[in-house]
Amino acid sequence: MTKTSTSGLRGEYGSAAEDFTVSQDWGRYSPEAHERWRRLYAAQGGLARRYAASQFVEGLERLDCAEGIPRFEDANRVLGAETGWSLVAVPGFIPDAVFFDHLAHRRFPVTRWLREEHELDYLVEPDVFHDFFGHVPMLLNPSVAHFLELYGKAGERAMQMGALDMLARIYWYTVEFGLVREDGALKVFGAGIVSSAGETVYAIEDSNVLRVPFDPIRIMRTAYSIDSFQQNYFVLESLDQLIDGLVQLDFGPLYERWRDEAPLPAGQLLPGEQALDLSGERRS
Ligand code: HBI
Ligand code: FE
Repeated sequence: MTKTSTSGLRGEYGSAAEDFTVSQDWGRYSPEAHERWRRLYAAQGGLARRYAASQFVEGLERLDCAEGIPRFEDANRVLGAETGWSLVAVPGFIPDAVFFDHLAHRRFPVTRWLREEHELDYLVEPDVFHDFFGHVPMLLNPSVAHFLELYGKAGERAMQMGALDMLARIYWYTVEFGLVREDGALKVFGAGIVSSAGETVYAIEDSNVLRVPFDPIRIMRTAYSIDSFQQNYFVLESLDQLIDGLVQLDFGPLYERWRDEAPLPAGQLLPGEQALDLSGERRS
């Protein structure tokens, strides 16, 4: 075995199928990689119990993956029985159209390699910890499972209409960086937050960052940062709002109306908009 195989064949696209899937090759993870996963899990799992939505915490427990990098086939038994989703292993970031097609068919692409020791806290691309720990627990929730399928199905039209940025912002501000109110408290459920120690605490406790109620049209018009903590978060009243708020939208006219305008800068309150306080209540 070569040195590069220890964390699971990072970025090796050569062996990928046409749909960019590969085999997980679970046996190729080194003991060090499993140990690194255990440490990441211990740190983020602890934070999640305090800061994450109950649906995330419950989903995570059902996946039973504290002890090492999980086998995707084990998770697929749980997912298949619950929401009909399955995981497919991929070498890393894949083309938009391919990503959408997997989601439209309830297949979630999970990157197979694990971040190295020097990048434990911060990574610009998805790895197996982000994709599995961050995303898979929420795939056990029926609302999120349905929402992700609809997102996949919406991809083609958004691309044809030159409005992919608008659609992608919905994913970004919910699936990746969404907050939800639960029993009068703010909780995180976005994978980009729950897989980051710093941002989990920041998203919930920082009193300066902007939090506003979930609003899909506002979201489609709002820029985001890919290389720093978010400057604003959108807060759902419940995960059902993902579906309720989106199925009634007619995306075509919205794309036409907004796609050629510059996005709203992140972190700015619009006229007439009210920020939420640290318990998710409207500030008076
Ligand atoms: N590929 N592996 C992977 N993971 C993603 O989150 C991902 C991707 N390809 C495209 C993509 N995301 C986004 O640009 C789309 O949601 C628009
Ligand atoms: Fe992600």
